[in-house]
Amino acid sequence: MTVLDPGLIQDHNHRLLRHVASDYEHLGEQLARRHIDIDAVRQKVAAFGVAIPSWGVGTGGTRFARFPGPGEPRNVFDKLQDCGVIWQLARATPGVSLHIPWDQCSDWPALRAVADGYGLGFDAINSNTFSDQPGQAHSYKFGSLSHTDAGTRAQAVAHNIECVAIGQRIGSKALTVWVGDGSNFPGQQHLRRAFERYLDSARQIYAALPDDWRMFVEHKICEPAFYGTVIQDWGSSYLAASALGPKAQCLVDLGHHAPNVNIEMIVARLIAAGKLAGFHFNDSKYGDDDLDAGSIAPYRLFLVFNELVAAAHEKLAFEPAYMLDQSHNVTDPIESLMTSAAQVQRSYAQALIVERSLLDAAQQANDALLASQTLKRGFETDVTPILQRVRLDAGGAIDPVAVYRASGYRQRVAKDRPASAGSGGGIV
Ligand code: AFD
Ligand code: MN
Ligand code: MN
Repeated sequence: MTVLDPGLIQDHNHRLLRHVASDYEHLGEQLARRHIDIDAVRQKVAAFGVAIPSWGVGTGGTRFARFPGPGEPRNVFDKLQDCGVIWQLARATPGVSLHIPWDQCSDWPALRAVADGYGLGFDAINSNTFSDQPGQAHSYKFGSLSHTDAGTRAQAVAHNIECVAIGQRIGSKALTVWVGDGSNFPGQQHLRRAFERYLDSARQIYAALPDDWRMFVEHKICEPAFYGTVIQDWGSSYLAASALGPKAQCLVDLGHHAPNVNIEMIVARLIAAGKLAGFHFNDSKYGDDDLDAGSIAPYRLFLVFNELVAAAHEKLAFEPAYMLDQSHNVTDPIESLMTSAAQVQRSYAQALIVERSLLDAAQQANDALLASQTLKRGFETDVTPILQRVRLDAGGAIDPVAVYRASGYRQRVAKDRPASAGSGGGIV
């Protein structure tokens, strides 16, 4: 079942077919000179997928305001439909990652059936103990898994276990735990004890994980706790994941680090330690800006993928989960998510065409200039024809944004989906 008329895609593609064929052939010749088989690269890119966060299809906001767009999804079924559009056009996002309790549903098997219909599956499920829900017994104002009060911790643990139960019904295989816990003032919290309390709670969640599940520990340097978060950096998440056991790993959100931190170095270390859970892709200039992937620092995104491709090339065992985690304040979320998915694919393709043996030799010979040039050649190569072919071969759109705009989808759904409230911020 497709959301948009496949004929529309075909018509658009038809006009561009000749250009794509000749661009692909030309790139194939260039890569052959580097002893790289373009078809082999294309097949790897075609097998790559990045999940969409259910909250990403709604308009985001800042702490100051939210400016809702037309036709925003009203519920989880609408969100799935929007994800179906993204998947149909861009063919890079086969998974959806739910956030509980933002995504409410009285019939999870029905939701799974709808997803199946679109050809979508469910990726990691996310818990939410960073905001209070109506009627809950204990407030998370001063923390959740690390709260000083045992009853609040127990409530947060129970919520995470409930998320696992929901995830099992829809086919998820991982629980992502991000907490807003921390402090705003020096001295507010006993730093070691808060971490110990977090661990104690996390152990209870870990104990409830099914055998074939993983637990992703997501760190974040600050916000909403601006003096110190309990799981602040990859060191803290690594300590937690190590203490918990082999099913716990560290999730790297690209916006959750100190400024200028070398993220690809963190990725390399986590791969070596067998603790890389996966990624939340987004881009940022200052903090957890949640801008579109690769919109600010595409070279950094490429360098992350370079570590992944290098590790795969060296046959290291790891299986990262890939997800976008963005907030769309001034764009149509569907357009941003399609663009970001293609950007992530692009970084992967660029990393795949790095001449590994040349790079190895330059590194071994301490030839800094040749090593950096060799690496950068991958980034500087325009792999667009590979991405276009991947979409084309899978029945997607050569130019997804153009087809999306021509489809009138947003205007159509806006008729059934009344505008949501515009006041209030609350992006995390
Ligand atoms: C947070 C984290 C985390 C969380 C999300 C909610 O990135 O992934 O689920 O925002 O919007 O900053
Ligand atoms: Mn995230
Ligand atoms: Mn974030």
